[in-house]
Amino acid sequence: MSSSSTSGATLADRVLAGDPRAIARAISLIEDDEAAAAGLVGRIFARTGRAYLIGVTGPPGVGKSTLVDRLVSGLRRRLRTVGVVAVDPTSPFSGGAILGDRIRMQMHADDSGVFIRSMATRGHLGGLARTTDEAALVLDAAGKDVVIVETVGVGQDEVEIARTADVTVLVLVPGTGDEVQALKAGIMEIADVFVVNKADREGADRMVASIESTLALESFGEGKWRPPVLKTQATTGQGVSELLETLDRFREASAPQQPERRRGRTAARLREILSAQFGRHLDDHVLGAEERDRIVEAIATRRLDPYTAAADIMRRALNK
Ligand SMILES: Nc1nc2c(ncn2[C@@H]2O[C@H](COP(=O)(O)OP(=O)(O)OP(=O)(O)O)[C@@H](O)[C@H]2O)c(=O)[nH]1
Ligand SMILES: [Mg+2]
Repeated sequence: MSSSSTSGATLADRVLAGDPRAIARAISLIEDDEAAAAGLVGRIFARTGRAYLIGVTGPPGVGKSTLVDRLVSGLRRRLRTVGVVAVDPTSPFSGGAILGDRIRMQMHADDSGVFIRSMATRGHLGGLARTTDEAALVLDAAGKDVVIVETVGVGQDEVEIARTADVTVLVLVPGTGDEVQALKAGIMEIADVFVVNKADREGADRMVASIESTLALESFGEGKWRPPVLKTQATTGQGVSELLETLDRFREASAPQQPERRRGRTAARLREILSAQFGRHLDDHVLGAEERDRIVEAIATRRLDPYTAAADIMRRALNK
């Protein structure tokens, strides 16, 4: 126990010094060991909150990672240090995260101002939102000026992650006009900037128009940011400097709202941590598996209603 907390302290110090091997180790810890991660976060947290957090999301295969690489290069030219957390869908057939990692590591391998880490979509203790959030904290603590979080914007989890960034970029591609309508309900609202990537493909302008017409249905109050729709070609880098300029403009325009946005994220995280801990407290100290089964059975057979059951469990939990 004491040896792990000693090495934890050392690890935190090395993260704060920006040591890439310590960053890698810390992120592995976050993925594998929730309790150790909590200790680490406790040691680095006071030194976080300085990085600007960019969320890049969108359907699978639209070119998010290619675009992120271009953003990294552009940011480096502007002398900003960058950390990337990419949640890539992992498939044993495509190679998923590992392949993406290797390609990108090559591109920025010799640059100590860049740290890129891919994570698998599945198997996150305590959920994907916790892991990406804490990995971003590590990169922030390590002194990266900008942290980019890439997620596949399909599930609610990913939408939540994107929502928590300082700016959210939604990447789409031509020929998915119908999808825009479907996406609208969940993910359209969280976009601060739209990107139609693969602009070399047929239908890019139609896609832009389709997004614009969806946006036209919404009212943007005076002084309120209206999400711009940009075209990029990530494979050649075309449109990327415009995207970077747009991100700068957004950062400036949203500066007054940023503290509020960050507070929202903090509140959500605190809630998540509390509900996870409360759930564990219930499991460990209040309700054994057997009793839980009995209660569930009573509810299923209509001898008990779920609200009365919950109120009773609550009462007992609070008395523990
Ligand atoms: N034609 C064309 N292809 C592109 C462009 N940008 C990316 N691609 C290709 O699209 C494919 C997917 O690119 P990725 O960057 O891996 O896409 P992604 O959105 O990160 O994919 P996931 O993380 O798996 O969801 C690759 O073969 C890229 O080379 C582009 O602007 N034009
Ligand atoms: Mg990707």
